[in-house]
Amino acid sequence: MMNNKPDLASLFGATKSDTFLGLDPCNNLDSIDASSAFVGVPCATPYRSVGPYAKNGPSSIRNAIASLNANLDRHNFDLGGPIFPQGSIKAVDCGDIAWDEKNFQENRSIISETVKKILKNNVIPILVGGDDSIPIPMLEAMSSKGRDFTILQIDAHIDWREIHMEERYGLSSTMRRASEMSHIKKIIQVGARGIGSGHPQDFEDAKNWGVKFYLADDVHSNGLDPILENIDQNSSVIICIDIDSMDPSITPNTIGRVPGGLTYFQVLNLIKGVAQKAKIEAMDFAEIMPEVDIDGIGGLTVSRLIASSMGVIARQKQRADS
Ligand SMILES: [Mn+2]
Repeated sequence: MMNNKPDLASLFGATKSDTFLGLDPCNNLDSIDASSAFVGVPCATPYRSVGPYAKNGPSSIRNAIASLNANLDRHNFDLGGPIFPQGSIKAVDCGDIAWDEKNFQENRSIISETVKKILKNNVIPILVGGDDSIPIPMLEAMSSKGRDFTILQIDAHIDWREIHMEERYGLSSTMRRASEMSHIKKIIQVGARGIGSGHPQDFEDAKNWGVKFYLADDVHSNGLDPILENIDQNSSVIICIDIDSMDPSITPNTIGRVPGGLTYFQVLNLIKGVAQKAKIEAMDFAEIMPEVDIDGIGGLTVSRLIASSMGVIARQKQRADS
């Protein structure tokens, strides 16, 4: 086997840790002192025919970045400083949410209750899945904030099926369910391309609801400015990232690969752009399936993107508190 690689973790001085980036664990959801909270969500509402195929997503992301666990103080060139700059508040890792292979309603209520508790502490939840059904209960929980939200969905697929395989809360219906929530006032969807589960009528329904679409091809041709112009100043934004939005060459660790995807910097600069003119109130990263990753490339991309997002949110909080 040509698998004997030098151990980069020991090269960087990493110590063993069970948390993302070696961050402090959060053991009490009622009292969290953090800017954001990593929450592993292995499963919500999988289709019965395929089951919870992304259940190992959260642990794979913790492992993927473990080599940097001793490097939190280093300069991150994607952020212009350490992930958590001096005077900012770090993120925590809340571990994985308990789940059941059969009781999907229970899965959804545990996710929703967990998100509500995190929000009560004024901490930004970052859910790491799990398949793309995990945002539905998160989006429902956002109503506890008592204000209106914009969703920025970044995904190769539009997820507007009314029902699929007799399931209304599955990963092909996430944005349709979001559109039915009274606190969701605006939906912007970025990255659609190729062939997915959506039918022409689903796309029509989404446009009739008022969704603004920026297809992957639009992003490659026109850049990010047209999207960010559509984010209202000082609005409250939930960012829902299906990792298949990115190109399969950088995120092969997903079941719904489609050619022509977004780059790491296109997604990161969208996240930064939102934080600059509005407020990120919650995020999720879904469809992470380490079993189909190629030499850890997908884990690398997604874990670094989550780490950078934590840095963006820490800076957002620092600005708001000063
Ligand atoms: Mn999706």
